Amino acid sequence: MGSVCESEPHVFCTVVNISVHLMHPWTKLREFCLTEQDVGQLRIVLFGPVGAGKSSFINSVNNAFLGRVTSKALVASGAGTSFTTTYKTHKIGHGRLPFVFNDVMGLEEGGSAGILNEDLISGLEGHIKENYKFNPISPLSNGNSYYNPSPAMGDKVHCVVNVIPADKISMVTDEVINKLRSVRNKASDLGIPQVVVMTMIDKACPEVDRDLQNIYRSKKIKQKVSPMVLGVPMNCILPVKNYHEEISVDMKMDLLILSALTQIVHFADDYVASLYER
Ligand SMILES: Nc1nc2c(ncn2[C@@H]2O[C@H](COP(=O)(O)OP(=O)(O)OP(=O)(O)O)[C@@H](O)[C@H]2O)c(=O)[nH]1
Ligand SMILES: [Mg+2]
Repeated sequence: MGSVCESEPHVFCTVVNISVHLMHPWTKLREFCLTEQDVGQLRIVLFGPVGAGKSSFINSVNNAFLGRVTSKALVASGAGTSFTTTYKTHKIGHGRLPFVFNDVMGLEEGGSAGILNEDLISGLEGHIKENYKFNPISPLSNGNSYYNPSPAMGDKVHCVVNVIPADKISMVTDEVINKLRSVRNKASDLGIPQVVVMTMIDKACPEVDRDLQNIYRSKKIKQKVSPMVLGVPMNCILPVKNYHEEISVDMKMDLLILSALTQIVHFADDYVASLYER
């Protein structure tokens, strides 16, 4: 126990305690109003390696809001090639909330596998239409019926979420890291805020698996996060355990999921407000 947990809580405390303090973060999010109504909705896109838990995160957010287990975004039963291959917008809480998620194909290694950089960038700029099936060999281009040449503000991405599995951080290949970097660079050029949602924390540390509150103290998690040079500050690395085998909702899981979501939604809203200020 002593070797696994530190006596002093580390940085995640800051984020999680805020939610504990609010008691019901979903109450706050349910009442959330866009600073700029004209945008219609905030669009959040999830990128990350195959099997990182992108689709599961969308389902987890939905579960936390609806108070029951749902399966909006289809989840893979095992790792391999990307399970999600089409560009899909997911509304949360039956569409009553002013933010949506886009689930994209996973970042895979190999020239002819996974989503292409060009498509990642088109996605950020809002050029990809709903239900586009990614082609790992050729990017979507202007003229294709799934290419939106003039995206509205609500079609563009307002927050980039890099989904990284805590248990496999060291196994994420350079090729995948480079793909993530190029998305990050493009997002930075556009001023789009970025966070890392760190999934699979239950698999990365047995003490966290035993009790999610140990996320505050887990040395194993801290060690995994520290060398992770993903270019986002520590307070933008948001740990979650996604719903994956549970049959009912769990308050501790919801707190982490909704704490992450609160950060994401506020970053996205601030970004949109800054665009309208210009
Ligand atoms: N233990 C655990 N399993 C998880 C977690 N998140 C996701 N999983 C499982 O990991 C597997 C992959 O999850 P997905 O959500 O399909 O991953 P993805 O990133 O959408 O994968 P692709 O669409 O193939 O790129 C599934 O079997 C999930 O049930 C987590 O936090 N903890
Ligand atoms: Mg998926």
